[in-house]
Amino acid sequence: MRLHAGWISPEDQRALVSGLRSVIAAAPLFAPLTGWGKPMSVRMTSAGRFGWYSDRKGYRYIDRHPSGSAWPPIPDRALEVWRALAGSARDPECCLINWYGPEARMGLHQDRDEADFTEPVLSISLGDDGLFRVGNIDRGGPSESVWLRSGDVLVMEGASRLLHHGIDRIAAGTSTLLERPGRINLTLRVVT
Ligand code: MD3
Ligand code: FE
Repeated sequence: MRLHAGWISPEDQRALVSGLRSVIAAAPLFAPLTGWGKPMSVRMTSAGRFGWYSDRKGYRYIDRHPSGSAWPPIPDRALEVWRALAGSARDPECCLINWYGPEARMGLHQDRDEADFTEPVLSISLGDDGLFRVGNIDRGGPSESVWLRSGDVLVMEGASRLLHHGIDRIAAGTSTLLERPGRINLTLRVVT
């Protein structure tokens, strides 16, 4: 995987956040349910042709927000980052927006709900620092951690595309980008 630390300027980070405010106004954040029926601590919504969704029936992409409206378009600023760094001929079909409050975390998992693992996943971090952990393709074994900071872009491609990964914790108050403590992560994906 490639980490482009501080790749997005503070000015562009603010522009991204303002684009996200419109997305969230049209497609409000919600807490997806895990397979156990327990709400996740990370709140989510999506932009693009597909949005990621989860309930007791499992993880999947759906073409409408749970309210029934179409997902809003992916903000131009996010598309520009993808076109500059993803090295893919295709444009992303989903921009998943994860919002972490100070207590939120995301357990180790793989991203495997997409049809084509030869397409990269690109992640943009905004707001407070998040402790990112990456492990192996199979469950278990050693892992490595790195803090993801506001403006960092991480590109997962090739062999790294199916590694287990998660967010262990947020360091609240490490960034002044957002009005409240917390972290936003955008992941751009080709779904089909
Ligand atoms: C490594 N998000 O939305 S982004 C997710 O910070 C997700 O919100 C985390 O994991 C977050 O699925 C981590 C970095 C990331 C995203 C996708 C990956 C790392 C990845 C896919 C494969 C390997
Ligand atoms: Fe993931």
